[in-house]
Amino acid sequence: MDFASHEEQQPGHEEQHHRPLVAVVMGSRSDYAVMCAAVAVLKEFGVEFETRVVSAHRTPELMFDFARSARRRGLRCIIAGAGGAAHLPGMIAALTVVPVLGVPVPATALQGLDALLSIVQMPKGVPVGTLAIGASGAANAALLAIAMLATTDDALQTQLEEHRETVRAHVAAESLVHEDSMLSGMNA
Ligand code: RP5
Repeated sequence: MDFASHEEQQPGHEEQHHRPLVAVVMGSRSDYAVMCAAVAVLKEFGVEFETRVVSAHRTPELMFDFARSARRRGLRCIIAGAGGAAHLPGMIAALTVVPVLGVPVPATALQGLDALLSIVQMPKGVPVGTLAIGASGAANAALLAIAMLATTDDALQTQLEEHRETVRAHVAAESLVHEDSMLSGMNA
């Protein structure tokens, strides 16, 4: 089954009218609690994206169709989150040259360390860019995907620079607050 035609069969697809540049995929719906951090960042920047549950071991044919059709459908980056043995990012990377960013999801008793080691230890030749475990990694994966898109999009580049400035100003303001509260604590 072709992934693109499968997608077109989904209710509501006709109303979407967009061509996603980034895909956020995950091995299970349960991963969304972490992967929604990537979705939030993509929404904040107004980047067209799609989200999919695609499992390497439970829906291998769907994963194959998704990865094989990624380039043709115009995807420029794939963010793949998975927990446990976490072979989804590496398997997708094996099937497409679209860059894959892997997010280790803490889903087992090993709290994401299993997924981290699985995703980061891709043998030479088929790379997966690996982010931190959990929501920080998911958010950073989105920022990295946006940085990739921004290499050919000046407006996005400006948005990224403004975002960095917001982060910098926020931390700088916090450090002043801490200094004030430390000083008032000393004077009390
Ligand atoms: C992995 O197994 C998924 O990526 C998920 O992190 C983990 C658990 O999946 P569920 O049992 O919650 O569906 O394949």
